[in-house]
Amino acid sequence: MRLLLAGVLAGAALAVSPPSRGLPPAPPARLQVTALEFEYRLSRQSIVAGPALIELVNLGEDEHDLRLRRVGGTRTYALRGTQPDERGLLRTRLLPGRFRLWCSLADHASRGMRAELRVVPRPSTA
Ligand SMILES: [Cu+2]
Repeated sequence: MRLLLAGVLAGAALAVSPPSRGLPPAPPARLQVTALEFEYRLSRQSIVAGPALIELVNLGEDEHDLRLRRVGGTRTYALRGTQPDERGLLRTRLLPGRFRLWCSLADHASRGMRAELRVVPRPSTA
């Protein structure tokens, strides 16, 4: 009876585990950027490289957006403009490095809406 039960449990465990094909996908790193007049507040100063979820939360009174570019890189990641009390979400993948963040609307960047984010290599699981 005990053996039978163990067999049933083992079967159930097999049934629910996904097929193993190497390492499971890494969960995305998360960053929240709060926009105010005229500054960004980052939920953290660094995230690990790879899949990333970046949320822009506009707690200001004006429209704000978010641009990211790796120092030395050419690609600009863009999060569309958000209205006050709106949120925007960007799903992307980031390489390790230093990223500059800025608001591209009007003169917001020069008035203080810029920040820096460090993307650090993902620790090896081996
Ligand atoms: Cu802005």
